[in-house]
Amino acid sequence: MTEKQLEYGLKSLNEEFGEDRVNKAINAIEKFKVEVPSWVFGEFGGGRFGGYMPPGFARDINEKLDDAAFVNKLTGAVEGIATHILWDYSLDGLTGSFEIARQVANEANKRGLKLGSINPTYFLKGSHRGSLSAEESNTREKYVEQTILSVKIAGELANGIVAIWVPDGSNYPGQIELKKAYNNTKQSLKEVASEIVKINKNSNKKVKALIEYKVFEPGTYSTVLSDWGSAYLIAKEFDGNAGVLIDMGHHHHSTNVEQIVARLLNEGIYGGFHFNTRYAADDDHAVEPNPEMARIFYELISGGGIFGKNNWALMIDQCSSREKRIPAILHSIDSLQLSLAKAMLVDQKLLSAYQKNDEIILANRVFNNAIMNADVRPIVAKARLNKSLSLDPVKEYSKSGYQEKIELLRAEELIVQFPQY
Ligand code: PSV
Ligand code: MN
Repeated sequence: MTEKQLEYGLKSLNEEFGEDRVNKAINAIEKFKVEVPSWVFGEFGGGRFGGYMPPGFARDINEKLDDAAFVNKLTGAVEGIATHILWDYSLDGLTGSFEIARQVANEANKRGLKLGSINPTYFLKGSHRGSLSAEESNTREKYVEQTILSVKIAGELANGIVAIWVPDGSNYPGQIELKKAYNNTKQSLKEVASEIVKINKNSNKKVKALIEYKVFEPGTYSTVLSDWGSAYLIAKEFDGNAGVLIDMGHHHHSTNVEQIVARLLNEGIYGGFHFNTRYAADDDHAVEPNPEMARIFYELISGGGIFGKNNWALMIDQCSSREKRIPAILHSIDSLQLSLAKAMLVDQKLLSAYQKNDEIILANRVFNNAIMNADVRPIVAKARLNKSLSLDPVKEYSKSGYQEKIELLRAEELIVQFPQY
């Protein structure tokens, strides 16, 4: 978008939606921040195509931090970097280390970044028969221990959020006892909950757990925490220190995800959202500016989950195997900003007047006029201009030379994790 197009576009948006609403939308884009995951930059999502990884992928946590810092430089929109215990704070992929986490937190700070949500890793070696739900108590204990370590890292070194996704489940009816798997998980997480209560008693920074659900994968018949109801039942065991984590890609097709957002906000249940796009199966794709995303933002805005007192933890959760990772995450941030701008343009007053009068089609049209029909690119561009950023971060990235640099530098043999520590 050229500056001339921007000017022209803003003029027409002002005429249609009013200067006040347009200015509020620009302001919202300037303020909007989202967490990015460390794993989007690194080695994950491969395993097929002969282990193909997009060129220039980060080989260790420091390179992931470099990439996240560059994304922040181009967008000014990175809230922090989410990390996974066994991917980012482990030498053997089996146990996490507080000491490594401390060093990573320092490295992050040096690059102008903060550590965001801390994710226990329950899906590596040793958890094929379940982690927190496992039949064997020593397996469960091992993962409880890892979760408590995550809680400590979250409280002392990061933003206080522990994001718990349990990959346990089954592929066949009869494979596991559904009630027992759930009860084991609940029992395991109760141990974590009492640890959080203890920690929060003695600290100003309150740790919160977010319980993430997923209807399928890796389990194809059942997952132990399959829906927001199950996640909420677990969260209730945390004495007010937990909420529900919604991941866009973790639902059956045509689930009304924005209604789940609305429901949780309405009930005052704390929440988080993992943004991505999903087609036939699984998540992990870059965010696109589709209407569903804009409707989710509408619910977040009108329910006070963003720019309010009880802001939700917002993160992009993506990592697909084919595309180059940095332009992919820049594309996601751009898509989120466009979706947010659309949601900001909805005329809420007119909408409720139409709703009151049962003007079904008029209500739908006024809603979609913003959510579907408005070209909000000038709003996002103006916000970038106000922050002295490039109007198009994806193009700016292509011109920057960063991709060429990392492709050259990182083409050498994979380095061992943390050789410098
Ligand atoms: C699981 O699919 C998930 O959405 C969880 O948030 C994990 O932490 C992340 O993806 C990476 O596996
Ligand atoms: Mn997720």
